[in-house]
Amino acid sequence: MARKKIALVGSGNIGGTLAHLIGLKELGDVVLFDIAEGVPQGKALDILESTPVEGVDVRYRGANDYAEIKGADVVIVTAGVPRKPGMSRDDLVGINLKVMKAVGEGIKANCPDAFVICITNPLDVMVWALQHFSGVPANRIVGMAGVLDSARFRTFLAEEFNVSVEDVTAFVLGGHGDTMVPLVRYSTVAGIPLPDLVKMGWTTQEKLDAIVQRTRDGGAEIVNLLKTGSAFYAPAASAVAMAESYLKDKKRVMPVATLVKGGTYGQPDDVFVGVPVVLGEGGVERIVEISLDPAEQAAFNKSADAVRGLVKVASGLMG
Ligand code: A3D
Repeated sequence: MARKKIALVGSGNIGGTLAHLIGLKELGDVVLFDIAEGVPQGKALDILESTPVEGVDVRYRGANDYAEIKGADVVIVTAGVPRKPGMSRDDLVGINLKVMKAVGEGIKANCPDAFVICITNPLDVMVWALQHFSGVPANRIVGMAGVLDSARFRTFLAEEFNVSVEDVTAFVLGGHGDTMVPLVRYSTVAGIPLPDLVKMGWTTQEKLDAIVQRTRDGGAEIVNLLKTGSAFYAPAASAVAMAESYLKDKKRVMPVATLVKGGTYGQPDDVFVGVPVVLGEGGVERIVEISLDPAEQAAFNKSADAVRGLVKVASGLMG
């Protein structure tokens, strides 16, 4: 069986980390693409030279020409600009929209059948734009945010309870931004929902509320520490888990930004936003529609409306 081809559009902090992780897991051969000359080539060669040490057989190539992503099975997009301290993700709309146009056209011309994972911010509106420009069907284009936001929530919960991260599950829904919706009721330690753990005295409601807020601010916490860019290790790991579920048809249930059709999740019309889905060889094989209580539904609607507002801004910029 031929090896899979994975194209990484954007070879910055996340792109380089993706390339490294994909090699360690031997998920396929990697093409690193970027507009910066030398950067994708340099990272490709550096990581390639680590493969004998790691004992993995993966080919790496760096490119500045979209022809090199031809026939890719998976494309992971990080091209664009990350935020700096004091910037919100939404401040990036104008500049990253232009990038999505170029990337979408590159995908359309070279690998229209690929499974596409977008990471560029502001996430949900960039997935919408990338789908518009690439023409990739909605079941084969997703945004990575929920897996990362849930991983942050799981990290903080495992720390609070002093238990293994493996035994903490968590769901974060909605757009990737200040309005994201960490779902406390559906988050558990070994199957025990968080509200029960409060009753059991494992934590207090105040501490849980503080963890939810820290999750919402998780991206900004890293930006403020790094000062020169945003998080990249955990975002890359999250996208690799999504790519792996698709490539190996694992059918994992993961929160991703996907096209939620009007009528689903109480939405009046179509919107790209984070909900749990089954990810397998068919891409998004099913949207898992969990029931929300009135407060959760209101928070989800607010988050989806924030995405709609940004889509309107982006549509205006597209003329
Ligand atoms: P960075 O290290 O700056 O890498 C971005 C790369 O994109 C650079 O190498 C640029 O040269 C390249 N680039 C710029 N324009 C183009 C273009 N037109 N075509 C191809 N390449 C281009 O950033 P990063 O890797 O840290 O972050 C990448 C993106 O991910 C940013 O938009 C971040 O905001 C976003 N991000 C999202 C999350 C989510 O959870 C959704 C988390 C962290 C970062």
